[in-house]
Amino acid sequence: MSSNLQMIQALLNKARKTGEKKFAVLIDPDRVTRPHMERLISLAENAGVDFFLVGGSLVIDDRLDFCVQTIKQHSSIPVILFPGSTFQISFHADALLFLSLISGRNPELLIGKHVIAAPYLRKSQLEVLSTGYMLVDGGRPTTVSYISGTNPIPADKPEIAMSTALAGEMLGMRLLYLDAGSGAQHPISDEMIQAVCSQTNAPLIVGGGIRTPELAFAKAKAGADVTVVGNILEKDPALIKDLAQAIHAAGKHQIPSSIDIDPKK
Ligand code: 1GP
Repeated sequence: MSSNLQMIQALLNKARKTGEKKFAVLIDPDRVTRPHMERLISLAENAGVDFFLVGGSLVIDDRLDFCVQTIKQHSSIPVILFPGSTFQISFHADALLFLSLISGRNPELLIGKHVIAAPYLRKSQLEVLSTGYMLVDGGRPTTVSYISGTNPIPADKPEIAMSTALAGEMLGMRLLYLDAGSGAQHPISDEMIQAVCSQTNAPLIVGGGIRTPELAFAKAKAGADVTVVGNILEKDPALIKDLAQAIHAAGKHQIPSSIDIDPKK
């Protein structure tokens, strides 16, 4: 559990200022077995992964605590909860993304669930990270768009994402998350990331449909302070190393030899 108050927020604020890029691996508790998790954790430790995000839009099995505790037993990488509902709180984690779905107009996900969770969180040691969460059309309906009953921001409207992010920041949200949804066909465009990043100061998390080191590099370079990858690692955990290298290199303005990118872009 986090001993230092607001430790992760401070780390992300610093990354935002210095241009250092962070890599978060998303684990959906419903979709991992113990052997798979242990392999992923060991690969993540070796690759220098910065955070684990744990959660899902619809977690059916009661495996959240098991998942968080397994990571804690085997690794010192901070664990941040990415809850799809008020059921997804584990006191064994370090922090929790306190997500307000600001791209949607569902009052329950803007403030309702938060009222229920707040007193419970107050009693925990979890670092609560106030996050303006924006769902963006990733080319096909995702679990999160269905479950939340909200329309995602159109993928080709960076100005809507920018205005939404700005409003979230003005309301006091200290992190912003642009998500195309897990398994999205198309990740968030570089243009949209740039638009949000150029007008806001809060650290920006970007995820959904990022499947290659090239894409991860491009998203980090466009302005993602934290790049999140989940789905593809369920099929190909060994990709962690190249993803970590690509994301971290974007912060150092280097192009890693393992990826094929036009340096003029
Ligand atoms: C989804 O941003 C995350 O909420 C990660 O998406 O599983 O498609 O990598 P993927």
